[in-house]
Amino acid sequence: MDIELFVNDLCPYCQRVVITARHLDIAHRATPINLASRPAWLAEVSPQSTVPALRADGVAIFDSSVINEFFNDLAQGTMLPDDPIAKGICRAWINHSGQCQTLFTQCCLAPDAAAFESARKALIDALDKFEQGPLQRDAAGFNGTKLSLVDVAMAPLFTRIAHLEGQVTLWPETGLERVRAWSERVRGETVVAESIPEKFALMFRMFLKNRAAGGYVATRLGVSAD
Ligand SMILES: N[C@@H](CCC(=O)N[C@@H](CS)C(=O)NCC(=O)O)C(=O)O
Repeated sequence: MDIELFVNDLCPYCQRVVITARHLDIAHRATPINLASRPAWLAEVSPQSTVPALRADGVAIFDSSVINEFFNDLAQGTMLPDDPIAKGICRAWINHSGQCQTLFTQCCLAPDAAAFESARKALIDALDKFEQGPLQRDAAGFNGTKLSLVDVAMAPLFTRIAHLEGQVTLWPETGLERVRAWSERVRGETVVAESIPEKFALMFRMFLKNRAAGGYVATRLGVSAD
């Protein structure tokens, strides 16, 4: 099958599909998309012109969760359980991971300390749903120690929280112990570590400069508008 994957290096949703493609050894061509000037034809592949998206033998498929399941199906992978209930639980928490990622972005875009604290609290509350929910059942995370699509869905967020650590702390002083241990385990996966682009730090600073200069996180990182 000929797969052309449309991705952007800084996009957390793209990082998800990059991890899965590598983990399952899915042969593909990656075409970089500049989100600042997205090509008009991208709307033919993805109705909202978002990435990640792909063409498989000319057929368009979009959205990171769908693409990850598509890759898992193609490779007859085990990144989701077979049991319909267990699979449904994973899909539900993958959906929740999207909300966590959105709240992280709100932290980054917060114009001042008060807005940052409010977004940070919302993120901690959202992560605590994992702590009080599925991680109570299985401290190792989802699917035991095997890398699952829930782990992959959270990997970009865990990567970004770790990236900011030292300058901006998102973890609470106490609590979220299981989530933090899960983050360590996910970030310890070679395929996750290898999915972080070489220039991530620089690109992240550019993102802050373009979208959030003068904001709380940009200021903490010493990123200014000029
Ligand atoms: N739910 C989508 C979200 C994808 C998404 O929002 N991608 C961003 C880049 S990180 C994008 O393409 N943004 C362009 C835009 O919204 O205009 C997914 O999981 O693939």
